[in-house]
Amino acid sequence: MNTLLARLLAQTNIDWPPVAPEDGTFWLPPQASTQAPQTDLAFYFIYWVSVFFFILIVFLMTVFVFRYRRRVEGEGPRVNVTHNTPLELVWTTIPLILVVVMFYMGFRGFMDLMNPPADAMDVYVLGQKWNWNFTYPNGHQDTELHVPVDTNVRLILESQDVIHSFYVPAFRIKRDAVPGRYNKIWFKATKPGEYLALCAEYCGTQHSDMLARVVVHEPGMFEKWLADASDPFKTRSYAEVGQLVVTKRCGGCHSIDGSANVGPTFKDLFGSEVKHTDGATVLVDEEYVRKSIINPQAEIVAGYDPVMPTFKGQLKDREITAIIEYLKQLAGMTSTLSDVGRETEEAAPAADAAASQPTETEKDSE
Ligand code: HEC
Ligand SMILES: [Cu+2]
Repeated sequence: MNTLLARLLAQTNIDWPPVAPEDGTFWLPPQASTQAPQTDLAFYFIYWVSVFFFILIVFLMTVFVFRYRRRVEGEGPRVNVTHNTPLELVWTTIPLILVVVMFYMGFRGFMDLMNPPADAMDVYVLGQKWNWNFTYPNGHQDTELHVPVDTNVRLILESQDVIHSFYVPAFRIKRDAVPGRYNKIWFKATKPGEYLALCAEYCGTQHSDMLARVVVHEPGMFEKWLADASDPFKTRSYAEVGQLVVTKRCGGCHSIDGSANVGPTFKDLFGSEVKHTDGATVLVDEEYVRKSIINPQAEIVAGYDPVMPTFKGQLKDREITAIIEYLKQLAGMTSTLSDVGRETEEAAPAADAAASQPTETEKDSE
């Protein structure tokens, strides 16, 4: 219970973009994709038809209740009307036309969403309990969805465990991520800014935490972002990259200042000795940190719940090294690799290019 509360509080530290920023309407968030006007038209058409008939039916009902009420005790019906052909034709034909129009609007929008344009940029979306993982065309993986404005983007959705549903209200797109198959959906963002993606299929206790930031970049900025995100080592030392990764991936559960959280604090962790639930005492060294990240369920620290997800396949070997260097820094040690990243960039651009390639060897090593 305590850890759950701590986890919820930790979540509030993350500054998520709102689902419905102020420039939306009472019913709908702002329109930020080319599909949005079409979806909203269908919504408002159904909405106003419903409002019209609600008022009409309640009005007539009230009038009839008063007009045709029984006035004398024991009074029977005065005229017994069985049917009225013109009236029945009208109340059949008009609703029929209305629902056919609704079907057409929905079907057209559905067909449009199910058929991505051929020139779309592909992004793989992996749903798992309880986060989203995005893989970009150059092999870079990230927990945020970044896209250029005015560009067709095709999402290829898959799931590692149960059924999730990828939902971006501002783009009016939603599609299930199903284990064992690939689903597709596409969009073209029209407004640069930050939006929120949610999981829209109940998938377990932390379903409501399964959020992702969606960033739509101004023209030209996406390429810049991707280059920097793909190879953060280019402009940073190992410990700085470690700090970046820890802030993004681990900060919700591990503090860096000694304060309590879902998991043990990272302050002074490296080089210390920890007690496990099986009674063993273990020294926190490079290998231990690596094992904790790849296979967190193998050994559990005494006093904590086994809730840490594995980062196997999500963090590159180099990023794990960077985390280790950062943990050393947090324990007051000088990082042995503090300037290696920057030095290799200046000295050997060729080695750098090789490092930014999608990592075949890492995939093999799993
Ligand atoms: C969902 C919460 C959560 C996230 C996210 C998380 N951890 Fe953990 N972590 C825990 C918990 C809880 C423990 C203690 C139980 C255990 O040993 O599994 C733990 C234990 C650890 C340990 C062992 C600590 C010790 O005192 O022996 C290390 C190292 C660690 N995590 C590193 C990381 C790194 C690095 C990341 C980010 C890449 C991360 N964790 C992300 C919850 C989390
Ligand atoms: Cu989910």
